[in-house]
Amino acid sequence: MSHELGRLEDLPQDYRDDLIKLNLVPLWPSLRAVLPPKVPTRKTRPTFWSYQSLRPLLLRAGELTPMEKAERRVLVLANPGHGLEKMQASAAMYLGMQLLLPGEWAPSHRHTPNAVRMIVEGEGAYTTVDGEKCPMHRGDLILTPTGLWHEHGHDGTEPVVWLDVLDLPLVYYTETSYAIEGQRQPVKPGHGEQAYRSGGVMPTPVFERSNKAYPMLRYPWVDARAALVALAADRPEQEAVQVSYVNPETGQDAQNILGFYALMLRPGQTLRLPARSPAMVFHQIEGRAEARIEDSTFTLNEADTCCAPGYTAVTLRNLSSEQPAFLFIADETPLHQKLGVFENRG
Ligand code: GTQ
Repeated sequence: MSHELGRLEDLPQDYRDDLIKLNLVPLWPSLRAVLPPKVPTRKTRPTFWSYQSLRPLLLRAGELTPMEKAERRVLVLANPGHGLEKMQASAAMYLGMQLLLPGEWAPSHRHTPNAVRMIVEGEGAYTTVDGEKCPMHRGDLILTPTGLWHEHGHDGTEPVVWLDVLDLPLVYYTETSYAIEGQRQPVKPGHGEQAYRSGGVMPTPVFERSNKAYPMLRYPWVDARAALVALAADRPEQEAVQVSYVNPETGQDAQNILGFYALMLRPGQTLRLPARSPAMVFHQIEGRAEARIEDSTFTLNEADTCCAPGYTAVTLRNLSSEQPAFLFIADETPLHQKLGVFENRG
């Protein structure tokens, strides 16, 4: 039973003053706030970011702020429920749209938060991660896991934009967030996405499996898309056509804290995703979809992004009856599983 508990005001002022002097706090006036009944309090609000609306402002940042003054030229997609200044999309997720102009270079650094990039537009840019030069094409997912050197360069002729997804809010909250600046990285030969090109076979030179923590850094969209299309054709009875981005050596999530997925909605399809504890981010790679999250209904055109709080069912609908729609999803599942708080409430 959730009966009324004593309030702070019920306590005599001299007693409250004595507590404060000794850095003590009575629990009971705040007990329900920190342990609310049945459903957690979530600051994360359903929030939508239109690419068409933010794009001119991001390009303007390219005129206003040179690379030397930015290091990373990013507009952060901030959830107003957390307060914009907190720069978080959810409790654990940070989102940013990053712009790199032709000829620019974002200098090498490494940091404790894990990052991924989902490429949104433009050709000719690359990111070098741990010495591996990863070309950026629309829809590609590129990992920059914790502690690995990374820098971004651009040999093309048009602006390049990508979506950054980091676990920065969580790492910052745990007082473990820091970065180290470095030198331009020498590029080493070999690409993880070539070594792990085919599912079910692994590179095993002289019978040895890779001992790298992150053997695959770039997940080309052509391959993820082809996997979804093949899955949809092979399993017409299966409702959700979804793949997870995994570490090909372990089969576990590609990174430790956030989970990454690609989803295909068949033409005209409506798909209900269950209410699970992790917050989710949806980014439209191809086609148009509608996302219903609590009382909000968002229309996702190409390159639009939205987020949903945890413990909330989300209904996605493909707005085309002729073409499939493709979405990139990021969520907090690996974190919740590791913490032992993961729930699927259906
Ligand atoms: O590209 O390394 O959006 O360090 C935030 C922090 C991007 C990056 C962000 C970063 C980066």
